[in-house]
Amino acid sequence: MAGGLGGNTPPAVGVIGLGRAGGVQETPLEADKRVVDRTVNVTTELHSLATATGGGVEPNAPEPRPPRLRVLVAEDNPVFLTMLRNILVKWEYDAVTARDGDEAWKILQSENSPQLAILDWMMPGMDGPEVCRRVREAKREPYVYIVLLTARTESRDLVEGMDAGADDYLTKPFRNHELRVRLRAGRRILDLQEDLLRTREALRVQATHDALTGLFNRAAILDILRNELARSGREGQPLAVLLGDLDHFKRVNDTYGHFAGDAVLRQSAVRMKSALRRYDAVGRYGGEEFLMVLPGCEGISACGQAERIREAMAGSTMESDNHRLQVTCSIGVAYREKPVPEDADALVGEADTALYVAKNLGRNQVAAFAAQPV
Ligand code: GH3
Ligand code: MG
Ligand code: MG
Ligand code: MG
Repeated sequence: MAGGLGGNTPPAVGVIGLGRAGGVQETPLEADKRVVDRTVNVTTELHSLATATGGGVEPNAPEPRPPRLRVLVAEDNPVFLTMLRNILVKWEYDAVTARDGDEAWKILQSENSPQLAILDWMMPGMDGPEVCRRVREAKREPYVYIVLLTARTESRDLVEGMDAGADDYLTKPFRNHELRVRLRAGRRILDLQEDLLRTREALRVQATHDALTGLFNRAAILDILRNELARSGREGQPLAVLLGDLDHFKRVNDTYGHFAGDAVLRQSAVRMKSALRRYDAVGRYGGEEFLMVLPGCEGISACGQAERIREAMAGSTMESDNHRLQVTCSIGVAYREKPVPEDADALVGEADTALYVAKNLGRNQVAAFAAQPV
């Protein structure tokens, strides 16, 4: 059960924060210089949001040259190795060489390792197929495209090489252009693979983020809450959640329209995110509700953090469609000294109860949930 925030007979909900009237009010344009200063900041906030979501690309920037593809060549015959390297450089590949299988494997494990590898079959130490097997077992991304070089021609051997995870093979001796077309085929596969990874990442972002604000969506922030509860529990750390809700937000929509409302939501997201610590997380929990997860925060510091967010919201006006709006929010706080993953729903429920109290006390407030005395 959550403990109270000080006091011997804690009420069901403790309250801290300013008693300023909450809601949304328009400030006259010429009212004070702070408004102008803040407008600049808001514009910067919007710009940084656009940049973070992929905006801000120079329209006339020259097409960047694609970087040279790094290719690993592993071959124990020094003459053949030099020859292969020279050909690759001539074809504008960035050649990385290894004189045996062990060296090849080391290079393939390193950061930014080559994505295309030409491996001789017979080498001292690990042979080509063994290097292949290890690469495939490691299941590293991005994919490494492997061409085996073999002097063998028996089909049984080739099957073994392909089974080890090679993508293609060349039988020695071979003509340069044979190698060239095989490298091109490899490059095509790698390009496709890159497209696939990019699409998968875009889908992952889409599935976990709210399109309007760029914050985590409801499902994602609840996942984060459960994970953080488990981690905090293991490490014996407290955890707090804040549930923030914009005050009288319906009036923004009713008075200035839905687009203005959307702009306020975006700016609110930027302000909340900036007011939080780097390891806190914030998500859009509902229409104008934001759920924040604060690992390592006990009651007092959670309330302090909530108060900073309330101030960040109310401290200056927001700009929307030539209007400057005074927007405030109310925040409910709930926390656990010794969290367990099963606390997620209860914590959000408690934060919601505290939020309700903050609203009833006049809005633009922070209220913390405290357990009933037993
Ligand atoms: P309270 O202080 O009690 O929270 O009052 P409120 O007006 O903020 O709360 P209420 O629940 O009555 O209204 C919330 C409004 O938020 C209604 C809904 O149209 C608006 N809203 C929800 N999602 C969006 C959105 O994505 N964009 C815009 N512009 N408005 C939204
Ligand atoms: Mg060899
Ligand atoms: Mg609401
Ligand atoms: Mg509201």
